[in-house]
Amino acid sequence: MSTFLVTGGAGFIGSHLCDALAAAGHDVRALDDLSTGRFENLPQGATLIEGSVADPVLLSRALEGVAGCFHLAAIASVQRGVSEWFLTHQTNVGGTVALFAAIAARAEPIPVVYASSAAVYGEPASLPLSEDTAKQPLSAYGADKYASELHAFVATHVHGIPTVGLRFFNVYGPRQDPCSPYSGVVAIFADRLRNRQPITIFGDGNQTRDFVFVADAVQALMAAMALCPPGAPVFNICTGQAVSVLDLANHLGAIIGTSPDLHFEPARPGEIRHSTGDPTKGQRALSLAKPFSIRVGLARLLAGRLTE
Ligand code: NAD
Ligand code: UD2
Repeated sequence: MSTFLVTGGAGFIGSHLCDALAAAGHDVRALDDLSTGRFENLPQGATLIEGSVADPVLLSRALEGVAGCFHLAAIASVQRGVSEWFLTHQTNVGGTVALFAAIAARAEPIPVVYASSAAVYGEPASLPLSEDTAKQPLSAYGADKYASELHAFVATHVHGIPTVGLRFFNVYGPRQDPCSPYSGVVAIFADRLRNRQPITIFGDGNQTRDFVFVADAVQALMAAMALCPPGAPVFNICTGQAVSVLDLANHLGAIIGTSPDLHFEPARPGEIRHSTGDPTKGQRALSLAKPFSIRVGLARLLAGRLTE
């Protein structure tokens, strides 16, 4: 049994990771400022260190005695990166560098598995996106995630800190907050359709995303820490299947048993039109199981469960 630090551990993906770590018999320590995460998301027995990932004193305490760190703390919103450019940068890049610097200051390095995003690619010239595709982020959020990858490369090659980056595409599942205007589209649509409320489509609805069920994201995080391939690799975590926002609304409506009431607004600034990843490199390197299809994942989301 080891102790793992999960920054952002009270959040959507982080709390499911904490559940998996606890179920595997590990001690779980979350560092979270509860800005979007919630204490009640944490599993029984987990320790919460409440505060900012960019606080060196807090980090030094949080890192005491841990075998590895999962770095998920971030302001996970393209739109907040548009409206709060410097503030989101301070967390998303400042927090990442603060974490690496705190580990570099310790006697022994520990491995870091961190969350990047499909946002690093920007508007793709061709699909599906492989890890070698040019990174041309169109949002401050995507630029911050790419900067985090570059700092991870430095952490590994200059400071000997093993790192693995996971470029999550669009992750959805239970506990994803539906109530913020920055929430993920699956959470917003599922909540509003369940309550028979209209849904808003930004753009024409033909924009596509690669929607990943949260159980697949957690499997990848656990495998990346266990295997920790050398050389500061970064892997796409995706399904390889493109789903349009309109199709998403219709899939959800069919499962819930309602015909979506659609309202259309202009596309949002900084957003990309198409995003589908090639999952094969990560599946091979991390021995990942075949990801859930959108239909199975949505059914599990609506049933409020991760496993069978
Ligand atoms: P989330 O908002 O639920 O989780 C982020 C967590 O970080 C929250 O608990 C929040 O309170 C915490 N946090 C924010 N700023 C902090 C700070 N300064 N100090 C300490 N804690 C702080 O979002 P999520 O969807 O679970 O995202 C987790 C990670 O995965 C993020 O790095 C995000 O960029 C990344 N990611 C998410 C998706 C997705 O589709 N959900 C896709 C790609 C990447
Ligand atoms: C980006 C990243 C994703 C993740 C996320 C923040 C890409 C391709 N994906 O997600 O990896 O990092 O940021 O964690 O960059 N939409 C509507 N109506 C709504 C809400 C959303 O039409 O009510 C549309 C939105 O305009 C967009 C799509 O749904 O076209 C997905 O939006 P999102 O906010 O769920 O996620 P996205 O793609 O910005």
